[in-house]
Amino acid sequence: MSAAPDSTIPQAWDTYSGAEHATWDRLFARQSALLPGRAVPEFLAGLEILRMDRPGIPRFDDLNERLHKATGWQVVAVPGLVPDAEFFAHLAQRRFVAGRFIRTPEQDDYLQEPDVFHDVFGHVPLLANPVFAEYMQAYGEGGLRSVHLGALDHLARLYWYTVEFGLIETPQGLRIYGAGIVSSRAESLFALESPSPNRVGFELLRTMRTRYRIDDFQQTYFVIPSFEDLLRRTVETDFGPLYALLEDLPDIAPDELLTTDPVLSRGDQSYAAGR
Ligand code: HBI
Ligand code: FE
Repeated sequence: MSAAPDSTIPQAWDTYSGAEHATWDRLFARQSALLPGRAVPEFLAGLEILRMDRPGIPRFDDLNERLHKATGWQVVAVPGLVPDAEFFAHLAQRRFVAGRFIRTPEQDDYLQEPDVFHDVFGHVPLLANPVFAEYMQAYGEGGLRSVHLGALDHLARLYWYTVEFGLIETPQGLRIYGAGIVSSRAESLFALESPSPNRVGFELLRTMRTRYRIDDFQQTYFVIPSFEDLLRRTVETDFGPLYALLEDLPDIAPDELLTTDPVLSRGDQSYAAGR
């Protein structure tokens, strides 16, 4: 199937097989049993607002009716990873690009390319939240600027440590909100309960200095106090001077702690991570 100039393709929902729908249903049942008390309430509310508990891979058209009413966001299908500038341009216009394919049963817990379960179950529920919706749009706008400033690698870390692997402090305790966590059974448990990783209060510059691993659980998670706080810090910051500063600051390794870090829990690396 050939893609449009903006890389989007039709979802072609009618062409999913029974086995593919069954894979969605199995992953959905597993995560929705696990996430109450672990995922941030806004994520669980998003599942309800979007009625994602219906059986089968969601039809993007149905999802979009509800999502658009909530925050003006839309989900569009893509064949796989799209170029950075295109990805950001979509976000800046409140379009979230989602893989249309679904993982095979052998890939149940983790794969590196985003499939429809990661993208739609993991990312889309929070797009129904007005504050998070605003953060994602602002990220897209900032991403477009970062491409021109040659600062994409630093900004990508912000996405990684918030949108993909973020933790949040709530009155009920620590919760997960990152899409890479909520869409993975093993990392949902690891991120909250394992003594192995560091958990550190979120700070914009610190996060953008930290390298990340794409092939294992995270060794450091950054904890935000609220989505409002995350949005405020991001939109009130002029990233230009920050990027200039970052050029002169050394990167921080994924497992490294600084003496200045607001540490919530120090990782005990004697507990193996291991996927
Ligand atoms: N493409 N389909 C897709 N999904 C992504 O999450 C994605 C992408 N292209 C680029 C990209 N992400 C990165 O720029 C961000 O992770 C920062
Ligand atoms: Fe993702």
